[in-house]
Amino acid sequence: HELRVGIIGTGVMGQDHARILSRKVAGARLTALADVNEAGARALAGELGVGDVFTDSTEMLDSGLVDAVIIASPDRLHAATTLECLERGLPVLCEKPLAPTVEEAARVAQAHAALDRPLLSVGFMRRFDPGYVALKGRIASGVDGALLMTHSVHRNVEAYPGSDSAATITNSAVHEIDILPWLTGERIVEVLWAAGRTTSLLAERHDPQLLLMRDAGGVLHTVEVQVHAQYGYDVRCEAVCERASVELAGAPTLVDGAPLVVSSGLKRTTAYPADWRPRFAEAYRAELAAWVAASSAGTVPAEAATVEEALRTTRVALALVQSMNEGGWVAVEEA
Ligand code: ISE
Repeated sequence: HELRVGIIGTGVMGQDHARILSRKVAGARLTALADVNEAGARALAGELGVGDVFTDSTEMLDSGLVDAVIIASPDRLHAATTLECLERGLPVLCEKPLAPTVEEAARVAQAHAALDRPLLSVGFMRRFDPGYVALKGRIASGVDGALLMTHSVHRNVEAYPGSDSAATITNSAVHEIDILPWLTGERIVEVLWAAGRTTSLLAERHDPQLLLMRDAGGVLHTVEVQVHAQYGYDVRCEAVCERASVELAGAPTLVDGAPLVVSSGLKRTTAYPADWRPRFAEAYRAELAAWVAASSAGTVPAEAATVEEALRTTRVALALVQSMNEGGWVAVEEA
């Protein structure tokens, strides 16, 4: 029997999940959409042949039309909606971050701990990206000796209107805060925030920012995040080991939609995607496939970020915001 899925939020990511779920994932049927923007939700429902549209997400949860839920609403609504799903015993894939504050993330973790089976996965999709999976395997194999340091770069074309310097951490850098401990198996224990000259293209925002994170194994991680880089969507990660450096092949070099490097007419051409959707398309597909299979089997995918991991990620993010505001290294609080 197919898993009936409802999506809350039909913005950029809600639409992306809806299309991937409808076209590329077996075992599930998209039966309902919810968004306060009814016109947007109806347009998507029309495109994908989804029967029911709600302007109130709680009504969708109570409609009996969905067995499982994807939350793709604005960050500040994630925790409250996740709690509503957990109260109703519905499996839920909540887009990252679980919450932009530690208090809300902790509330969700507490509610989840009281359940008799796991229901929540948090959508840190890089865990399903073939590049990160290969990098993790290579580090774990030990062929290159011990891991000493990592260097990440995370650049977006344009900042979201209305977002701020803290959002660079709680909305964007949370991906590195999630994936680096996943890569190494060690928790982040202290963090330091720094910034230098900032772009003249954004008002009142530090961009780029440099984040330093030290993990429990002593490995130092550097992360440069730039949300208004203009030239393309670019995500990189280099693992510096004792005997080798291993780099994630960066953005797919899309030339006319294909991952190519073309040398022609005295030029060498590659291209960057405009945002994360093409870069992480396979990760999103694999994430949804694993979530549908696990939800149908009454569990959560083994590789997906757990509520405890997502809570930890929010703690690290807020420690970085504290370092931004007060200066100096900040120890990450233990639970
Ligand atoms: C966005 O929400 C994402 O999750 C993207 O992966 C990230 O690159 C971007 O900075 C975020 O705003």
